[in-house]
Amino acid sequence: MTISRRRLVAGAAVLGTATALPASGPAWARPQSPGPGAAGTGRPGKPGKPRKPGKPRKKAPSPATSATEPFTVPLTVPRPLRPLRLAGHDFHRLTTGEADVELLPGATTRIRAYNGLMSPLIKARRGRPVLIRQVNRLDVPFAMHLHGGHIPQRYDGHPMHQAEPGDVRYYHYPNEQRAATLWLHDHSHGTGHGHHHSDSAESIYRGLAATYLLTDDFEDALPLPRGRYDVPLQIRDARFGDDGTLLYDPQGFLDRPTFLVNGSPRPYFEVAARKYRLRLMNTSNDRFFLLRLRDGTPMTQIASDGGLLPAPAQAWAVPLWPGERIDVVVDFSDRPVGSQVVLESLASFPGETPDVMRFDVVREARDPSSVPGELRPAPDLGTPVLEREFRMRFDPETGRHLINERVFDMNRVDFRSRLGETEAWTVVNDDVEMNIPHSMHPHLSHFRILDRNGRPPGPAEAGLKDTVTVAPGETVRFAVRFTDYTGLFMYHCHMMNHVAMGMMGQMETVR
Ligand SMILES: [Cu+2]
Repeated sequence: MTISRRRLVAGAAVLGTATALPASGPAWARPQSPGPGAAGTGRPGKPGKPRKPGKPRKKAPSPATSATEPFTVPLTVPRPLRPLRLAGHDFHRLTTGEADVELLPGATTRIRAYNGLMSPLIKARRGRPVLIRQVNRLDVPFAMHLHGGHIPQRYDGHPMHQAEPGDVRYYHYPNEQRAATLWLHDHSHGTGHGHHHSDSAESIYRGLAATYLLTDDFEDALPLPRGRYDVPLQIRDARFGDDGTLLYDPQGFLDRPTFLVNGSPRPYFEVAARKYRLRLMNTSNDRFFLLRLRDGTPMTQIASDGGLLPAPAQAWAVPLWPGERIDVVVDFSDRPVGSQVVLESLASFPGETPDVMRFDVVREARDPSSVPGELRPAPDLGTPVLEREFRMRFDPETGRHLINERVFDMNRVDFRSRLGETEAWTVVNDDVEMNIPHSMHPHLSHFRILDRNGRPPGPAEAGLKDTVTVAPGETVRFAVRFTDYTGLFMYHCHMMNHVAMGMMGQMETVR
């Protein structure tokens, strides 16, 4: 009836992250055995009446309850922002500012938004640069970082380049990298006082997260699901007040019980009985999701942070940590019209509703798509010529999160890297006693995992990554080669509450 821990760990082992799920420890990492309301395996969704488009929903419940009542709101699938096409570039205007939007039915929520939108979508094409004119109408500083982007330092969203309230900044993204699901988020770093205090954790929490979907010819030549069957899903947690206010408490990251998908609380999504490509993104500050389809429908993972995997990987459950992206193909073709499939997180805390969203199969469809047995070979990053070690730990004395015993200092360069040289980074999580997960996200270049606790990565971690999570006591090694752009770049844990408490450093890339 319930999925056993052994089976869960075995499932994760296929993904090469078995030890990211400690057998004991705090709830953040402990797979919850499905409780009441969380059916175990083998219960297909009740065939219900397909929802007719245009049919009004039942009367909206009060916002306070709707925040926790799943499947009453349709998924918002963002339409791509329309660029101006200029001399070989796509030109976008992005205004960051506060906006009042309806996330919970019948309630207004003030968010920090790009162009007034929650989870907007920018589509970009390899070989065609994107130019963005960004106006900051917030009353806090803002620095835009393209997570996973290979871009010059001055456009990387370094805190020294942050736009103060009222400022205009231009960002130029070359798009000379492989197709991948990237995302745009705030990277400002707090000055620490009063009115202008800002940090990226809060701005991301309040809504400054956009999907940046980069495509290319290589990927287009594959028969994968595309167009309306290729859907970005920004998944995150949040906490709402009774009046719909988005409540932010930096230390309250264990108490954010509402899951949002593209801004919709636990939505339903009407699908055809065919294959879909789902681009799963974890845009939470600190929440870990272990995603699976409740009825046991397998997911085929085809991509990770840096784009397509060398080969697809079958998964019953997909671990997704903050900042990470995993693209899966899900096939609804053997589901009868009228059936429903729930996506849930097995890592929910006791007492939480594990439901993330529901797929409602509402029609038949022709499906010319398929998943080839080989996708895209990972690039050869060369043989490492030097080693670096990063030890991550929380210091209970100071309440700071440390990398190699230091907190972030914008006036300190932690090390220099030579462009073109392959490095091996060893990331060690020393928080065994405190039992806190950490991750590593270097800017500028993607990396390839060499080993996790001495063992080579499984198929799900065999492609390019830009963020890797290291469980307490774990050691992960990866090869990385910084190329093309000199200057100061950040590297940091992607648990945003840790970043706010110092878990970041900066490197300088040199020729
Ligand atoms: Cu951390």
